[in-house]
Amino acid sequence: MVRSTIIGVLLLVALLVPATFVEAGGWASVRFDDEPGDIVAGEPQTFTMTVRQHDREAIDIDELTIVATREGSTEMIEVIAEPTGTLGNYRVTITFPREGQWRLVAIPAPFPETVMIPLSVLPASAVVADLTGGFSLAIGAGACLDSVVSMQPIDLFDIGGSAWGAIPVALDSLLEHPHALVVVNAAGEQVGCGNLNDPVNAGRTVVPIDASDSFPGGIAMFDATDTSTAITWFSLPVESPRTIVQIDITTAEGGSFDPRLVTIHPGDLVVWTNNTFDVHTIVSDSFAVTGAAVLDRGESFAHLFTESGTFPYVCGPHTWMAGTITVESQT
Ligand SMILES: [Cu+2]
Repeated sequence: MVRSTIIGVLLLVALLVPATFVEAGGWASVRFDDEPGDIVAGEPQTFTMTVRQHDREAIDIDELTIVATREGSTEMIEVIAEPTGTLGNYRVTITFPREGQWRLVAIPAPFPETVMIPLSVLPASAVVADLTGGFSLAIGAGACLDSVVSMQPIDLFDIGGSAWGAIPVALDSLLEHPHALVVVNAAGEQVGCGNLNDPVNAGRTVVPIDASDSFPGGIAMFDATDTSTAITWFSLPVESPRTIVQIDITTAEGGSFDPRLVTIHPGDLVVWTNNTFDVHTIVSDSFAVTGAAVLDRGESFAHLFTESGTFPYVCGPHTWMAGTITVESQT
């Protein structure tokens, strides 16, 4: 008799508790607003989703965390979603580093975690598995001659003449504390290192990595985007450049190189960047964007000048776009 009274009181309490009192053991569903489309590894993907208490009423919660785990691995991504301003609605941007089946768990605090639909991530179209001879890049905290830890690998994509990748960390925060770009060989050994301490010029910093017995050398450009850092890698079999000269491809006069005339010295690096919505190339007798490759918006091409001389060049599709690099020996 006593027991049934207690149960009766508990039932009464349960009925009186308002629906928002979640500590009593409520639950909430988290569902994507739209069916996720094709998801490609290495490309940031934004999703919106709605939290519903008992899968019915949309509800704002304390914090929504999404945890993605790749099946058959221990690879895990954890991202906190941001409210969109609509009741119960949240937005999250995830870059899946690898193809495969990713399990998603949402933690709509203070509600318990809930399993979302798994996502199939497609392989990146043109991953450069190695730079040259099995080398790969990683970014880590620390300085080269000291020690570099917490390394994050950088997946690179072939963009013709150079390779491109991105990491979900703002350039400003990379420069706030010492960070280094590390080259790792196929055996996992560190064979090259460059500190990210160059001055930032128009949202870009350049990190050369010297050639050595175990690595042919190269140069990385770090470009700031909103919340991430884009990395363009040029394999250049040389020592560090003395000076880096940047040439912008602009829309002025129907397309032009700015500056058009550049005078440098042997050992200087020239980097062209396409800042237009057209595609352009760079063609001369002694250097060119390789193969059929073109520079899309935001892409760069670099060439290191080692010998003196006069090097006129044009843009292939727009032959009125012309420039000249003059390399003068230093006396
Ligand atoms: Cu052009």
